[in-house]
Amino acid sequence: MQYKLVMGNRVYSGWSLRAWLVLRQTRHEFQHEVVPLYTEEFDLFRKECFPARQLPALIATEGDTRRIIWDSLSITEFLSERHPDAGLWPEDASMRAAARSLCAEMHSGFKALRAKMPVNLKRHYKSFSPDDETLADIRRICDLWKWAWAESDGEGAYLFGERFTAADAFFAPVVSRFRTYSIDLDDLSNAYCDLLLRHPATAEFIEAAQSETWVMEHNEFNSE
Ligand SMILES: N[C@@H](CCC(=O)N[C@@H](CS)C(=O)NCC(=O)O)C(=O)O
Repeated sequence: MQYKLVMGNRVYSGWSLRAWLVLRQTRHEFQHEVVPLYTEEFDLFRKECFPARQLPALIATEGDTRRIIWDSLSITEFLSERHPDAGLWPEDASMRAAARSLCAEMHSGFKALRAKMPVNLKRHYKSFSPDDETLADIRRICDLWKWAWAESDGEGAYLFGERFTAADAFFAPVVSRFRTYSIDLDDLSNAYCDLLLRHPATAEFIEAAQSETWVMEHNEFNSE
């Protein structure tokens, strides 16, 4: 099976970061390509990879069979089925259910945080003040992390123990937001953010983002 991961601009595409992290976790070799969002190349991607409409998308080729898997959650499930040894979900059934619940909430919720704190891997705003709704999202995320650590007896490590799982991949874009917008967190949450940002696959993604030159104005603030 050959994989090609098609990602949006890394600077802005937190969804692509998730897929990158889960794919790296499988340790399977893959090709990757960045298709800049809202450009002719992006339109072409949509035509060629229909029905995928957004990025990331995974193109999995095996012999004459070419599958297109889109949406970071379905990419995660596809890879988890194909690579059970990667441990993308925790082994324990209760922990697995918990990890899936966290991912599902992260996938579909936190609308204020997404709207007010867009992912931007090139910026570091020092004087951003979250509004009440965004603050409530931030608190909820830190509460979920604490709950996961308590459930898995792994305070301060990855969400479900010593091993990186899909749940960590799903929260990686949020962690990057916390750093971009200088969000004040408790010590444990800060340590978790450091851990995820130091993860080699995250660091590689962030470094690659630094050499991208596309600018998406609606994801940029003018203030510092
Ligand atoms: N739920 C999707 C969301 C993907 C998404 O929103 N991707 C953005 C780029 S970060 C996109 O393709 N935007 C273009 C559009 O919506 O037209 C996932 O998990 O992959």
